[in-house]
This record gives sequence, C-alpha cells and structure tokens, in this order.
Amino acid sequence: MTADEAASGSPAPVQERQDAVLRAVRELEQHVARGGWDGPVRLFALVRTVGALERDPALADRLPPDVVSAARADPEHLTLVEQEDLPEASSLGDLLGGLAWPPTVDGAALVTERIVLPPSVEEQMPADPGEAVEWAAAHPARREVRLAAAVLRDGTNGCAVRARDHDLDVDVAVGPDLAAPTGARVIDASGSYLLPGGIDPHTHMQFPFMGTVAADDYYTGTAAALSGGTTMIIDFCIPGPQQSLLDGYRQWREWGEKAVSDWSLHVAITWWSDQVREEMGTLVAEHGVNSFKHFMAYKNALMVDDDVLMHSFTRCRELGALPMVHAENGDIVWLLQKALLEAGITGPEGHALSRPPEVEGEAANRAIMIAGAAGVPLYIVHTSCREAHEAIARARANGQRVYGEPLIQHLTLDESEYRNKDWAYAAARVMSPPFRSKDHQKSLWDGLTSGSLQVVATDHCAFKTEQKRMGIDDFTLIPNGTGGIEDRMAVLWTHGVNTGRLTPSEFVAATSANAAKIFNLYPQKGVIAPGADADLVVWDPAATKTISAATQHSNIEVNVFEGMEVRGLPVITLSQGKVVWENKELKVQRGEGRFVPRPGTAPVFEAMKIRNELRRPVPVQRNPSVHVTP
Ligand code: URQ
Ligand code: ZN
Ligand code: ZN
Repeated sequence: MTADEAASGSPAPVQERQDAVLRAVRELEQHVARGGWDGPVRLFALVRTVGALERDPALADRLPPDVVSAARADPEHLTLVEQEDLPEASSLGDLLGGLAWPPTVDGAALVTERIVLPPSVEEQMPADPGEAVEWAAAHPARREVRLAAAVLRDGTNGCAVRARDHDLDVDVAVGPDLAAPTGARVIDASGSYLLPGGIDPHTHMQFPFMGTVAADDYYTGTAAALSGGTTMIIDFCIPGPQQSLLDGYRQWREWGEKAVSDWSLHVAITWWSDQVREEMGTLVAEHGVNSFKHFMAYKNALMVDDDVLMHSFTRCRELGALPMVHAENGDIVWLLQKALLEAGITGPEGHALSRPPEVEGEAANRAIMIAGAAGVPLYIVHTSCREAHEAIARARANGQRVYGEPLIQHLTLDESEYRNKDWAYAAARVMSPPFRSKDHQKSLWDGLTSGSLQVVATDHCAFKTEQKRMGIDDFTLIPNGTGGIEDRMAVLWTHGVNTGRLTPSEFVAATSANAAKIFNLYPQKGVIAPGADADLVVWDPAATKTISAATQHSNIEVNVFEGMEVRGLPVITLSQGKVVWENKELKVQRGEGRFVPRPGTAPVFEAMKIRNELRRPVPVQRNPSVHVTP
C-alpha cells in the first residue's frame, strides 16, 4: 500500500493490507533466492508505525515525511521505505529502536523490517516502493528459500540469516553487515528456523552438595549445553553459612574458567550478617551479580528463615537485584522425612512422599508475601506444582512482579518414576521438588501457554549412580539433582511446539528471551538483532532422535529422558559467532566461554523504585497540645 492510498481515506482493512505487503515481501525474498547472493545489498525497511507517533511524537523528525503523513492518516499504517529515505547512517536498529514496538521479535517467527536484495534484483525492480511491492507480487513464487549466513568469527558483526518461512508472517533477520565478507562461511539454513541461543538460568556445575560434587563441571556441562542449543547458563555460587560471599564468588569464578559457553552467576544467601549485606553490595557493584538465591528447604544446611528472607529481599531492593527462592518448607520436609523413615520407607519413593505439593505451595505463597512486603520482584525456581503455579498467577494478577520457572523434567516426567523397582533408576530421578502427578504437569503447561510461567530451565545438577548410592539405605542421603541441559530444548519443542501448546516464538521466549530479560541480559542475549551476541541455533523442526545416555555429552551414565523420541533439534549451534556444534560434533576449546556480568537495576527496578517511593510510609503530624477530637 502506498502513502497516497493511506491518505485517500479509503484504505483496505489493515490486516488485508499488511498481508498483501508481507506476501510481497516473501515474493521478493524468493526472487532473491533464485538470483543467488552476490555482493552489495540494498536495504528496505518495512515500517509499521502502529500508534508509534502518538506514543513518540519526536519520531516524526526521524521518519521520511510521506511515512509520517500516511501514519497520521492511518495509525495502523504499514509501508515500505527505501534505504535512501531513511535517516542518517540508516541503521535500522537505531531507527526502529525509537519506535515503541520492538524492531525484532524474540521469536522463531522473526519479524524484521529489512529485506536484502542483491543488485541483480535491484536493477529490475521499480524504484517506487509501492510499485516494487506490486512488481514483486507478480513474480512466480517458489517455496524453497535459500538464505545466506555470513558468520564473523569475532561475534561482533552478527549474521545475515534466514530460515524457511514455514508459513510464518515474515521471517527474515539480517545483521548489520550484510554482504558476506570474503572468506566468510555461508550457511544454508533451508528448512530450519533460526533461533537465539538458549539460556538456561538454573544449573549447578561442579556443585559441592550433600557430601559429594556434581559430576558435570563447567567444561562438560557447558559442552553438553551447546550440543542441545543452549549457549548460555546462569549457574549458582552457593557459599555455605558463615562463608564470605566474595570468597565463594572467587571460588566459583575459578571453577568456571573452563566453560565453553558464556556463563554467569547468581549468588545464594545462606545466612545473614552485616558482612553479607555489605558483600551483596560489592557483588552487584563490582562483579556483575544481580540475582540472589534463597533456599527455603535443606534444613540445617542451606535453609534460611523468614527473618533472613526479609533482610535479604530488602537489601535486594536497595541494590536493584532480583531475589530468587527455592520454595519448599524445609521444616515440614524434615518432619515428614523423619516420619517416613520411622515407618520403614527408606527408598527413593520416600523422597517424593516427604515433599508433597503442600510444602512447595506454602513456601511459594510465603515468599511471594515477603517479596510484596519488601517491595521487590521475585523469581521462583523449579516451580513444579499447581499450588505454586497458582500462587504465582494470583500474585501476577494482583500486580506483583513474580516470575515462575518450571523445569523440563517436571513438565514431562511424573511421580510414577519413583516407584520403579530398580533402585538406581528411581534414585537417578531424585531431585527437589520431586516429579509430580499429571494434574500438576497440566497446570505447568497451562502456565507456559498463558504466560503465567515464563522460563523453562533444567536445574542441571548431575550425579552418577555411584554418587546416588550414598542414599542406598536412606532416601534423605541421596544427592538431589538430575541432568537435562542438553535435552531441554528438544524435549520442550517436542512436547510444547509439536503439540500446539507453544508457538515457535513462545518456545524462544521460554528458552531464551524471557530469561535474558528477567536477568538483565537483554538485548545482548535472547534476541537476534543488530548488536546482540551472535549466539544462534539453526533449529531443524524435522530432525529426530531417541534420547539416550549412551550418546549424551553430560558426564553421567543415566538420562532421565532415556528412550524419549524427540522431533526438533539444533543442527548447528553458534556461540560468539563461531560454529560449536555441527554434524553431531562439538567443536569447542576449553575456556572459550566468557563470564557475562549482569548489571543491577533492570528497568523493572526503576519502575518499582517509583512505586515504592510513592507508597513510602509517612508519619502523621500531630501537636500533642491540641486535641482535634471532641
Ligand atoms: O535444589 C536445588 O536447586 C539444587 C541444590 C539441585 N538439586 C535439586 O534437587 N533440585
Ligand atoms: Zn532448588
Ligand atoms: Zn537448583
């Protein structure tokens, strides 16, 4: 549609016009595909100024005048703008960054506003953008599209990328330097989606826990992650009670030096003192830690009480850091454990029985209330049951910023696993909270579909069978934790996207974008956009495999998803612009992962600061010598 049409006052229905332009865009792309890819490019912007001018009147100065007048005539205006008409430097990221809607979408169905054409096509195409659209629409279509990915080693220039349309609305994404530089590799991603690399914000590599140490270290754990399309982990530094947070942090940084993917750290608060308060400040200000985890379970070890929660949450508010909780009532778990052992239940089934949904629901509700009283947002890790999910949904409906993280294990595996006759099989699945019944699984899926739960993680904390055997006579001594990092994305795609519970874009939100936003990594991570890290996954929705410990990269001999058929796999993973997983092979160098600092005070905290200030308690001014009541 042209600006004139828009101004004429009789535009076609918005959806129809948008569809027409988008169809034309596809035709153009397909034409490009037939013509190959050869050299300098020309940029077009498909600019949708939906209500943008009302939201940002200054935008009028940055957009071409005809777009402005068309947009004024029709707030839903959608038009094609040529590069020459775009403002100075014509960085679409800059231009569109000014719009109140994002220039890119965090999804697999990438909506982007750029079309890249080689000169051969450019020559034939009418100069007028409106005519160009019509011209393109008249060209015969070809469904198969080949697209080029110019991958630069240093990771700063991003990629020109494209995935087959799969009948998506628009599916082109282009990096800032589009011409493939000499020697650059061109990746043919036909038939695949291109996704931002996965982020797993809940892992425990090399974690000293329950008398042993998790078997995947930062090398094997992050390598396994890359093979599954996860290009960044946020692990936990967990200093013990009385230990300095800074000492713990230094220790974990040292352990993490061998990581092959990017990584970052949350820090756990396991006790309270002035020193802890002080060190939290140092971690945020100087070490890129912006989230603090609190265990409400693991009595006599990591557990903290309400007093510590309130102190720490309040400190988090001052620092602009996000408090997180492992929500299980550790006192009740402890009593139930004792009762079960006394009743002669010593096997792994006792683990699940000692941690019923009530203990999680109670703790989730309590943590939410404490966060509300402290005026901070809250992130609840491994949300596994209906009670906890409903507490989160209720709080959100009440205007509280509470985020919920189901694990891929809880979404797909159920409590019957603990009744397996093979002790080692059942013990391998011991984790906290335990797997739940199908009713709870449904609640978690519903939360992901509806948006009341935001992030799918793994809590990857892998132990070998010999380590699990520490609890052969007493389930309370079985080290808690399972693997999952290399299967998270494939299992979620299989059970989420292939079943229609999630769109591809919702899949990206749950596996990458939401974590990036919540933990203040966005838009460095979690999106394909100019300036973002070139962590990318070529995702083949048709690729299949049967999950098996025999072929996994994780350093243990079991896999909780053993035998599961998945459809949808990462066929190529890029980390920092480098191909690290391809043809089922890892190409990684020990230590090439970077520690990614995360600054405090994400936008949410700015907003909450204002809210808190507006609600600041004020005393009543009284003059004791004057009685106002009769
Ligand atoms: O509770 C956790 O998050 C850690 C310590 C790993 N283990 C587990 O069972 N979830
Ligand atoms: Zn936990
Ligand atoms: Zn954990």
